[in-house]
Amino acid sequence: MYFRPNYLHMKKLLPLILLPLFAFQVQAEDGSRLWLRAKADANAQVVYDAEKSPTIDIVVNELQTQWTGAPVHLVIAQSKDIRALKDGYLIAGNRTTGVTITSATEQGLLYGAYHLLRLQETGKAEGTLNIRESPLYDIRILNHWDNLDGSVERGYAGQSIWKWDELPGRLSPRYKAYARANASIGINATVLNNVNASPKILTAEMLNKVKVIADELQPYHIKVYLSINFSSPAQLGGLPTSDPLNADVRKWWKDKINEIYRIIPNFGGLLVKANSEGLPGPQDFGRTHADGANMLAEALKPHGGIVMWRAFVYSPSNEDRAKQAGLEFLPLDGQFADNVIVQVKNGPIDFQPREPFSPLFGAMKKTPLMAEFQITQEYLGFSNHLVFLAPLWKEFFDSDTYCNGKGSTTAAVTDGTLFPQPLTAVSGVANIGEDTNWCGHHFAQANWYAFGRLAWNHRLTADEIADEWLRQTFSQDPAFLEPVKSMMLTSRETAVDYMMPLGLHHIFAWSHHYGPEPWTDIPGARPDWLPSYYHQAEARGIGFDRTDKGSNAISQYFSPLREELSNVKTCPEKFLLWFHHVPWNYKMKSGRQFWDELCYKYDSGVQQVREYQKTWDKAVQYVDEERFGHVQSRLKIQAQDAVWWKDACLLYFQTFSKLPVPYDIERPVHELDELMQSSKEQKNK
Ligand code: BDP
Repeated sequence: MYFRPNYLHMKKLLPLILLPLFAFQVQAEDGSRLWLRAKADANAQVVYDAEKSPTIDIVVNELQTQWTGAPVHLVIAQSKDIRALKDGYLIAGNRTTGVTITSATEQGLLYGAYHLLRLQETGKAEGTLNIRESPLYDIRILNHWDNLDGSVERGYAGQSIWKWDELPGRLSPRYKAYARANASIGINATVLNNVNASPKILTAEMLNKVKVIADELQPYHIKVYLSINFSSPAQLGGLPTSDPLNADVRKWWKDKINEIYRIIPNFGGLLVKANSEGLPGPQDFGRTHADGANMLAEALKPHGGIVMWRAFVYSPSNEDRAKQAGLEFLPLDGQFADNVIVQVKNGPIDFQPREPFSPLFGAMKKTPLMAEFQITQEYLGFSNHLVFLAPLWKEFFDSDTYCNGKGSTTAAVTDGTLFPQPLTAVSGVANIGEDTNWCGHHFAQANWYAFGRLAWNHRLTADEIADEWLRQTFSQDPAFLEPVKSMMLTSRETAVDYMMPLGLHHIFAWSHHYGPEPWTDIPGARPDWLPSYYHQAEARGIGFDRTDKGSNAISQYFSPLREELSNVKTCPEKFLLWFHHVPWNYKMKSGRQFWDELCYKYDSGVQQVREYQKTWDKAVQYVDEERFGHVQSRLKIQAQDAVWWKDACLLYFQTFSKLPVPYDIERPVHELDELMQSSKEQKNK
């Protein structure tokens, strides 16, 4: 009988299985210190030409206790040149004679100090320092999908860190630690609650709790934002409607927003998921997304607040889901108020292991857009799989939309380079919970880290970020660094290979999205929630035809990308099944037929994870026992899961292709019937 563990509860069951032969050289650690592990015993001299404040106190304390070089001079300067850096800074000098950090703001000094410490902790503070940094996005924001009952939607690191039951009276020490970690990588904003928002977040009782968190985060210059439910006027305020053009509704929001700012003067603004997945929105009243967003924007404007309005929408229609955000939002371009920014998921469907960029980027030229990434690994093996996400996000930032000719990357259309924008921002759905190591998997911390670093500077390479993170978090020994870094850098492609290679997407298990279920069929379910909608496998071939012969989603992209994607010969093979339906014997660039290529891809994903296991085992002497064992156990799960994915997908698709699995790859170890039966049982639980 095939045994499939209940992965959702796996964490509780995980034994730390360690090989007795390993000799551990370093003391046990729990990962709670994240990448901030400098020894706090430095006693450095710090001089500041800045007004004393809670932030300056933090800066001074961080440097005094951790900087091991010559005195640091902190300078606030207001020259045009320095002000142009926004919250950026200059670092000049030398570790042996003295260093000066200059910024126009205390926030900039804070970031400069963390930069200096990062240089020290990564072994790069030697020689003359001449650094000039300024953030490429103004708002670098985490989105917590945390519910008021303490649960976290798509959270895999325990309950929420926000302890609503204890607030406002009791403060968890985690709030400050969270703020510090974020500030150290330049994150300056956070949305505390789930986009599937309860109206209750706007009660006075809750706002007074939010205030306490906002005050804790303030010295670290993290602004607090909230997600709201669009029908709050009716549900909370008792009004007969939540129509955004209704005068009473508008007044209700104005009053509520004034109340928020009375309680939380440094409040940032609102995030809104409307008319999406059953949530209320302006369309319920025959109004548009712009009507809804602008109503809130008007009320926020006098306070300097903003609206982040999500474009994650798809209605139950026959239209290809990949097209729907475009169909709803493109006609609204230019209609949004200037303190609205439209938040768009990086891809057109939903945080898949690989998606092309959403065609809204570049197409909405008169509306500021911000990308939404998912740091939490809803579709990437939860906190069981080691998947470093910087390469995924880099792939997005480097994608050319061609909206203004060659070089119009998604980075350039969102960071203000191509279009003058009153607001620039980028967001990431947090992977943080109350687990001791914050993120469930020690390597998932690297994704929080990478999000912050790329939000500050999307030009950093994935290699640079992995290198920095590993040096600070584990070890600087090249014998550790190089193989482990290479594991991180290839891990996303590996996950794509064992889950959904060659443009396959959304063939996940129903609802929880852990594991493969390309066969799922739920009677009565929306077709676009079912894997068969996306893979379209049948006797002749597989893949979603999005050319003009199919859904024509390709028409939402600019030329020449549109033509490149349309032509099956020029469409990058990594997106083949995203845009094309190809015969099983379609000839690939490798010379293999498609079916064989698919088999090799799945197999290569499995083989890679096995290599990661070896890489990690060889790293044993550089890592403390506790973290070593934890990662080792997770890699075992990942290896089992990779085989599970490969077997499930190949055995299932083989029922259509009727072709043999090439003989030189690993044989399946599962029976398709058993896999299907076990996923059915899981669902019925
Ligand atoms: C999907 C998640 C769902 C979220 C939704 C969203 O499965 O839990 O509520 O996205 O982003 O990926 O609103």
